[in-house]
Amino acid sequence: MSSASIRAAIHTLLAGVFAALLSGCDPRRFPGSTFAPRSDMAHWVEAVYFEVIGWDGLILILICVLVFLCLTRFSTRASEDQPKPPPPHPEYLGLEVAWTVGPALILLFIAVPSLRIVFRTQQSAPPTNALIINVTAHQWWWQFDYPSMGIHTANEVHIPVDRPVRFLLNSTDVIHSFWIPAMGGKRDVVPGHVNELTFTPQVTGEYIGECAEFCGLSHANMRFRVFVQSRVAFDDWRANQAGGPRLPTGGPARAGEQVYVTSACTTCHAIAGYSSGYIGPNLTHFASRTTFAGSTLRNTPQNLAAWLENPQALKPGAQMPALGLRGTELNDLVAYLESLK
Ligand code: HEC
Ligand SMILES: [Cu+2]
Repeated sequence: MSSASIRAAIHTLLAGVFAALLSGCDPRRFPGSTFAPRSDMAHWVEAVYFEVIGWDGLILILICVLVFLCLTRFSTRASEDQPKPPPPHPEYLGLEVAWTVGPALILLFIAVPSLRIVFRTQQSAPPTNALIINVTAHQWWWQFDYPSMGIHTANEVHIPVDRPVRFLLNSTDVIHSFWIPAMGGKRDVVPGHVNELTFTPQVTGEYIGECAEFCGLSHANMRFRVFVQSRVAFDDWRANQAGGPRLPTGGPARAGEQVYVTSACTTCHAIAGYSSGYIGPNLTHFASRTTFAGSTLRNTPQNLAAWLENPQALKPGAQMPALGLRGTELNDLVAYLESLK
């Protein structure tokens, strides 16, 4: 095989690997992709990404051409009868300055647009019409409180489209990181310190979020969902959430209400008017959520029953004890929780 055809084979192989890697960026198949920006912030980040990749690409091409020229034009076949090349002169001052200053300039070139975006996403004066949401990270779930609306929920956050949202991030235990790939982040969530993240969602839809900082056993099960809604849909959701829980009218849900108020659940969970625990998620409108347990389980009666029987079996390390509920008691409790729309 000639060296040219080896080279061609290597190029084809590299192109194939590159194409395969790029196909992993398809946002329709991979909702965790950042290549489908749906907020102003996500667009800025994507723009700077492509800008830097562009400059890097130019440098890569330049270097490849130079290496190619060196290999083809200046290489000598080692043979006995050829004179040895002279040793390189030790003091090419100009060259040394060039290869020190050159890369420094390149780094500066990349740093300027990157830093511009860093400062732009850390707005010191967020828009006055921003919706403020307090985010509290727990091992391993997310608490969302809307101070201006009296709304307390967990693992699923609803926000109106085209209105700036300002997340105030805090943690009760270790360092987590708040990340919605299609919107913005990652931003560290540090205990005893409030970090901020402000952006404006631009497209309605359901998006995934996740913890992006290893935080213990169930770090991978610490997800959340973001519902970007039209103004009307958001107002409906908000009106329902701000009200008290639905009262069970009878049947198993009514019996389940009694199980709830007489059990240990009340020490850790809040249901407005019933209990005010704050160790676990607020359950006032539990049934209005599509998922639970760090948004890893679909909210179905089967999943809920399995969860109440043995949380750790579904989520390793989950900080909710198995309370030994069985039979009718368990079914009634499930019926009650699933009535809390
Ligand atoms: C010692 C405190 C504690 C007790 C007692 C407790 N829980 Fe929990 N519960 C938690 C914690 C913490 C979580 C969050 C677990 C996670 O997602 O990692 C949780 C999660 C849940 C969830 C899922 C909520 C969501 O939106 O993700 C439900 C439902 C629930 N608990 C119901 C109950 C019921 C019903 C009882 C009583 C039988 C109960 N819990 C007793 C601490 C407790
Ligand atoms: Cu984590």
